[in-house]
Amino acid sequence: MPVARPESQEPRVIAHVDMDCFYVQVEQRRNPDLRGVPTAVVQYNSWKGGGLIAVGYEARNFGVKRSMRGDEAKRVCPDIQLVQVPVARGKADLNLYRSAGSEVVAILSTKGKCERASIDEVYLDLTDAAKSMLLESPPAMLDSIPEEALKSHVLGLSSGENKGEDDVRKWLCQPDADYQDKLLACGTIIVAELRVRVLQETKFTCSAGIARNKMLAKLASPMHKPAQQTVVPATSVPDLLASLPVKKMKQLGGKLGTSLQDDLGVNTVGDLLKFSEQKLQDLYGINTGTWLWKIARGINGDEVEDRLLPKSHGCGKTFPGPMALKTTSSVKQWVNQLCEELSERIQSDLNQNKRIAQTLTLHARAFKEDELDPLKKFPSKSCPLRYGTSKIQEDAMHLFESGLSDFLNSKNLGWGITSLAVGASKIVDIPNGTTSILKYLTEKRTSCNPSDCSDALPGEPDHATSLISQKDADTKSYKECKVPLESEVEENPKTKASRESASDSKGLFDRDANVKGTILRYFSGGCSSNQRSTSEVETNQLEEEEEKISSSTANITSSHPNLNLNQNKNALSENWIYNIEEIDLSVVDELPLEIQREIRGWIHPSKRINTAKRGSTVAHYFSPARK
Ligand code: TTP
Ligand code: CA
Ligand code: CA
Repeated sequence: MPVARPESQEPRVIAHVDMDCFYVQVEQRRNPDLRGVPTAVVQYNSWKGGGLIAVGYEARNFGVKRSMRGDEAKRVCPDIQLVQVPVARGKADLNLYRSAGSEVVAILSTKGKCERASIDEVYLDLTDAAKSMLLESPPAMLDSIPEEALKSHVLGLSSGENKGEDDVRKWLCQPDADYQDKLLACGTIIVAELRVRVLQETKFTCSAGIARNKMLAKLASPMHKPAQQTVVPATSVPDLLASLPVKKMKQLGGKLGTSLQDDLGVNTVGDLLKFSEQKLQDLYGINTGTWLWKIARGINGDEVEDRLLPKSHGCGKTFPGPMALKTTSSVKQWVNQLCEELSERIQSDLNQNKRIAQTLTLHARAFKEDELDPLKKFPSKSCPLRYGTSKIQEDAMHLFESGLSDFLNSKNLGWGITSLAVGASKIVDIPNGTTSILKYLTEKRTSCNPSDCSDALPGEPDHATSLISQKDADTKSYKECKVPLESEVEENPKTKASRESASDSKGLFDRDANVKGTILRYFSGGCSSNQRSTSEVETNQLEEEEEKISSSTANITSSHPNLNLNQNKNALSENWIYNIEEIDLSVVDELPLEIQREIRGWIHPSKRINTAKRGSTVAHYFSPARK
């Protein structure tokens, strides 16, 4: 459900940058013979020439669309070059595209806060850079305005269409503009320079939207593609929203947008202006009502997050038509493949970036022979993530079995799986220099049983091939602490010594108390059954968890008698207990802040310079298709 965040009164400069026909550009860089030639990237599955996942602009000029398959694209454009995505483990391997995206992020992030929003797009908060430029070298004072900036599309200028570079120059330099527009003018120049740098250094073109908030920047970036940028001055916002179909807004693409159209006759975002905030709240609830009221006015307070790395990892595969998986063993084979890739990726994230993923999620699409309930979706399921390929595989299969049981309503029906994806989310940093906590990351954990699975938050995967769930799956309990194994993490020899000496310093606490909660994600060794005693709060939580377990166990047992469902309530109770005597104080400072606070609570309960080369513009990069 969309929630409105308060928008700061301070003027801001936010850019949304999206790569043009990204996978195609990556392939064209790999094989320069493809430059200027109509090109598309196709799926691994070669049925009917393979599904198109990226279409170059030269091919778009011939009418080739992403919805086509290779054979159809060939009919429309006989000279089209179809490049197959790289393949590993029988499925698309997107690493090449991911790292190409990282090259771009490294450049874009040099001018301000940068949020990597998907494989080929970022948000930038350029407010500080724009303020500095306005103070030190405002557009009017520059010897010359970069050519790429003069090619910007400024919404609302000259009745919606730019008359030319002179108008843009005047807009960029206008002395009587308000402060927000002056900052936007600086942002326009900064983004133009960044885009030229991206082209020079990576050979990729991109397009951008520049506005006062994320929502407006995102709306503007695809308006003039490829290789162009669009600016949204405050005065142009009402016209922009008045003509924007509701379904074009990401959050209004689904049921909410349909309801606005069918129930209220609202066709464009601007049509929402007719309704008071109160009325929208009455109809759609307080949060969504206020959010709708605000977007009608172009108000959006979302901050650009400082995040260069992905929020989650995921990999998936589709099994269309006759390729649907119809047996548990065929599902298992694919789950294993997907988990192997996921495991490699989270392991390299841990090694390179010192980040731990905490939640494992399985998504699937399925059909069943049930005329009564043909629309029921396969529920996404999640559980705490245990590092190690075989553990991830084991847990993912349990998640699948749990999801299948729910999907079939415990009936013995025929079924088929048309897509499978596994994801790792809730990724947290291990603070820099930390290695000694790794001693706690031991194997002493129990596996995920079907009854431990939580329904994941609904979140459709982004793409058929790159199923990266942007919404974090919600793990409702931390009853199992699943973190990387010591043996799987490279440890710095210097810190090994201090780790070993730290592990000798047990018993630093003189109170014997049992603790629970987030720390369990980091510490597992203390889940000892001989120190069991639960507080009242724990007991209540346990009861809730136990209830969930027993009902869901019964449910799954009835439909899958051969599944391993022998977990018992005691196992859960054990996992919720940790003796603080076993925490080594020397490692506490190295833990993430939230965990440090939690432990301390237990121990002390009471208490711009104009540097871009001139004369190069990004749009020139697109030469006419060679025939
Ligand atoms: P997009 O940014 O949606 O598209 P694009 O970059 O190909 O083209 P545009 O110039 O219009 O932005 O997606 C980025 C990449 O993600 C795309 O090159 C291929 C991949 N992708 C898929 O694999 N499957 C999909 O369904 C979509 C939409 C994208
Ligand atoms: Ca793109
Ligand atoms: Ca994109």
